[in-house]
Amino acid sequence: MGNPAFPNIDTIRYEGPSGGPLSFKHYQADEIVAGKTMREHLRFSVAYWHTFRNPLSDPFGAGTAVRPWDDGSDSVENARNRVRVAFEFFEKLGIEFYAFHDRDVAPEAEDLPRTNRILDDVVETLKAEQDRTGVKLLWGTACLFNHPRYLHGAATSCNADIFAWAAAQVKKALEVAHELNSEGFVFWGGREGYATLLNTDLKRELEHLAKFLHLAVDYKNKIGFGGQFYIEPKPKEPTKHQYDSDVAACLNFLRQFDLLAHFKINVETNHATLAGHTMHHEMEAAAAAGALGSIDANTGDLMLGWDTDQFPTDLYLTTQCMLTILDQGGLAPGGVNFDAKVRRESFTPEDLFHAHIAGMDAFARGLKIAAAIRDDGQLKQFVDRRYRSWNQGIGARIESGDITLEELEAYIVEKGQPDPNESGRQEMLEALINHYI
Ligand code: XLS
Ligand code: NI
Ligand code: NI
Repeated sequence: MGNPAFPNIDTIRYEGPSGGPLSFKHYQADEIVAGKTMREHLRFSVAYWHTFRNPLSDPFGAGTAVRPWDDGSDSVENARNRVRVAFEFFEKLGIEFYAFHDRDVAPEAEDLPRTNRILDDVVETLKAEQDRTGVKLLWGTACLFNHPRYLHGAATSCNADIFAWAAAQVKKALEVAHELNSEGFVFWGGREGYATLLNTDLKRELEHLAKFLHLAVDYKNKIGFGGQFYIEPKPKEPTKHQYDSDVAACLNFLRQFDLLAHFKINVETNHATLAGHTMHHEMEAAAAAGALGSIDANTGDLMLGWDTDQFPTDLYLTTQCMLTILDQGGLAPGGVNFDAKVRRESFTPEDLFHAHIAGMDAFARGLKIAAAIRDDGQLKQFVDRRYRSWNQGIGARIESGDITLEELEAYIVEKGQPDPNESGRQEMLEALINHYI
């Protein structure tokens, strides 16, 4: 173990609301909330790409990130050293999971066999660090969007050789995930979409994507990898239209191609808002189908139309996330992955700590607020009462399917005008949530 990368930063501890800036004000890993420890509820994860590979460049300017441990080279030594730094970071924050793309952790060489050998070298270090610290891989994934070969997409490329390369890359990434005992594996559709329909056979591309995912499921079973598969919706960026545009589109795709039994959804906040939905909507849509698997916890800027991947600090957002998560009894084997990057102006190593602390505290508060709302019970009582006509009589018959249109007609002719509807009380309920926040 070399010199610490963050020599001036101690392990971050809970110090309560009046603690210093490098402490948790709300996140206390072992505190019990709603019957479980905060660590069990939240399962925080660091995104390797944003935290250790993002130079903080933007379309108008070079990277600004100061990362003294990184020599900027593509050497294996640098990649392995970065792993040690990453685990020092996870340990100091008390974060128990991380996530990466194959190309985040190890550089690509001239051909696939050499690339895979380099990856193996780095995986050896990842494994040793996982064993040393107990930190686990929440999910792995294959980067099928960065290299120029993927300019027309990967699984949905017009060129079958590119599909083959991507498949080989996923094969290796699955082996690595298995080797590292990963809790899961994500497929985000990178460049699986189109820039113009004029050159695109949409039907064929969708079929290829399904074929690709089936091949991955087969290989997962073949090697005995037990991690959960996820698909991560995003409507645009980099393409004009991504096939995995939102939760509903993903669920439809998975159902159409007989994949729903093998996948859950990894919902990302900034992707939800780019799709014109709230995170809460997307999480509820996935949960309603029994398919809410994990979340990429970030936030966008509603004034900006792109994926800004900011750290989540809005308590309404984290409260809504935690209400849905508590309702479904937890996220495991998924977790709360900070797919988020510090702002270009927040370029120091210390900012990486402030950002994660801010996100963790915001989720800790969201958890406590959501637990209090559920304990109090008023919200649930209101909703239950709102649907009470379905619990017996005609409502129960409709729900059970034991009724015809003729019977419904006869029922309502006899009954006459229904009772006036009741108020939805939106403002009262919004005030109720405010009361807990
Ligand atoms: C990009 C996605 C990506 C996935 C993993 O917008 O969020 O980071 O989470 O490939
Ligand atoms: Ni993501
Ligand atoms: Ni994203």
